[in-house]
Amino acid sequence: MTAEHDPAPRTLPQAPGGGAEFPPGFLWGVATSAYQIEGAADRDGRGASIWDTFAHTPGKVAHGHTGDTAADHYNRSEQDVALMSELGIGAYRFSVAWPRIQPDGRGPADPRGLDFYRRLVDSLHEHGIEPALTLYHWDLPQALEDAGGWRSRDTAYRFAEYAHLVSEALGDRVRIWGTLNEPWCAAFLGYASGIHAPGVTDPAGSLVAAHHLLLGHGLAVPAIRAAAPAAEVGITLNFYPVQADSESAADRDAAHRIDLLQNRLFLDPVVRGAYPDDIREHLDRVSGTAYLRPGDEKVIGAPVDFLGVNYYSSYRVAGGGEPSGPSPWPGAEDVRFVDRGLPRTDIGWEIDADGLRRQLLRIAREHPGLTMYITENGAAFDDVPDADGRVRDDARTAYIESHLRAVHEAVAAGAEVGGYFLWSLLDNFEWAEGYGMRFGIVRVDFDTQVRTPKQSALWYGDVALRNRLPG
Ligand code: IFM
Repeated sequence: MTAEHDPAPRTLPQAPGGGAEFPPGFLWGVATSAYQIEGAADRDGRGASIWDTFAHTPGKVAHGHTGDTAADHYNRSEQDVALMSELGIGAYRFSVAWPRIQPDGRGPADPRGLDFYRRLVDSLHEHGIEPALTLYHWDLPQALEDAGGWRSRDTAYRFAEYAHLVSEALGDRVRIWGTLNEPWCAAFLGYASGIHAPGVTDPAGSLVAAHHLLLGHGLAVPAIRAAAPAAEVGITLNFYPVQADSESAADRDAAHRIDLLQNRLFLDPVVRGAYPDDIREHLDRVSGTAYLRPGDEKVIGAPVDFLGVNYYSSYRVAGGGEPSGPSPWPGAEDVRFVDRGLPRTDIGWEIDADGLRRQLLRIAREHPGLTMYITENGAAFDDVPDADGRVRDDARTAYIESHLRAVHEAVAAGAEVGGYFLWSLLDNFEWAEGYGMRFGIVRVDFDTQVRTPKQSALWYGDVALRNRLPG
C-alpha cells in the first residue's frame, strides 16, 4: 500500500470580481441514463430489462410508474441535444441501454440500437458537446437475470462482450467511457434490500453480485481498449463520507463497516487490484468467499484512466441498532443512520456540500494521481412553474452552487478533477420513486413532453460558458 500524502495545493487562475475560476479545459456537463429518459421501450427490437419487469410489477414503483415512455428522449434526442447546446453545456454523460444492443444479453449487436447512439453522439459532436458514455446504468437484460443475473459469474463475461460490441461501434467517436454506474446500488438495492430491480432480498448473494459487477468492470476495461485504443476508461462509484456519531467502539465500528460497504468495497479493488484484509474478512463473514477465484482481483484492478465520483450526501452513523426488514447493508444491518438536522432535499437526503470537498480530498490522498470526474451531483426539488411559466428553482441552484464551490476548493487543494456532470439534464424516472422526484434542470411535463429550462439551467449554463462561479 502506498503512503498517504495530502495532495499539493495548486494556484488557480484569478477570476475577475473574485469569482471561483476553474482550470482551463474543465468539462461542464449534464448526466442522464437510458431507462430514466428514453422511453420507446418496445422500439427497434429493444429487449426487456430487469427495470421493465420490476416497474411493471404492482407495488414496486411509486404510483405504478414505469419507464415505458419516460421523457421520450428516444424520439427527441435531436431536440434535447440542441437544448443543451443553447444552454451552454459542454459535455453529456448518457448511458447505453444494454437490451437495445443485445435484446437477450448475448449474441450479435442489433444495428438499430447502435445506430440510435451513433446518431446521438454525432449530433453531440455537431453541437460541440463532448460525449461521455456509460455502458451499464442498471438495465440488465431480463434474459440474463433469468439465468442468474449478477449473482451468476457468467454475467460478468456477458458484460465484457457487450462492452466490446459497443466500443467497436462507437470507439471512433467517443473518448470518455464508463463501465458501471454505482455498482453499490445495482448490488445492494437490487439484491439485498430489493427496493430496486430485480427486487431480490439475499444479503449474501448481494456481495456475490458486487464481486461479479467488479469482475465485469475489470473484464470490460481491456475489451474497450482493444476496440478503442484512444478511449479514456473509468468507472463511476457513489461515495458518502461516513462519520461516527461518537468515539465509542460501537459507533466507530459502525462507521468502519458502512464506509467499507459504501466506499471501499468498490474503489479499493479497482485501484489497488486487491481487496484489503478487512474487506476480505467482511466478505468471508457474510457470504463466504467461494466465488472469489484466483486472479479475479488482478482482473478487477485493470488500470483505469479516471474515477467517476457521484456525490449527493454524507452519513453519520451509530452502532447498536436493531435490524428491521431487508437492508442494503449486508453485514451492517444493525447500523443506525443519525439525523444531523441538516436541511434536506425533497427526496430526504441531508445536504452536506462540504462532504464533496472532503470526499475528493480523501480520494486524492489515498490514491494519488487518480483523475476524477464528478459524474453526478444534483438535487430533487418539486419545483413548479410560476404564473409566468418560469420555474424558479432557487433551492436547486443553491445546492449546485454550494457543491461547485466545494469542488473548486478541492481542486485548489490539489484534487485532480477534470469535470462536473450535473444530475440531471431532464426530470426523469427516479427509479422506485417514479416521476415524483424531479432532479432535472429542465422541467419535463410528462403529459405533453414539453421541456422548460428552469432558472438553475440558465444559471448553470452561464457558469459553464464562463468556466467560473460568480464572485
Ligand atoms: O437518478 C439517480 C441515478 O440514476 C443514479 N444516481 C443517483 C440519481 C438520483 O437518485
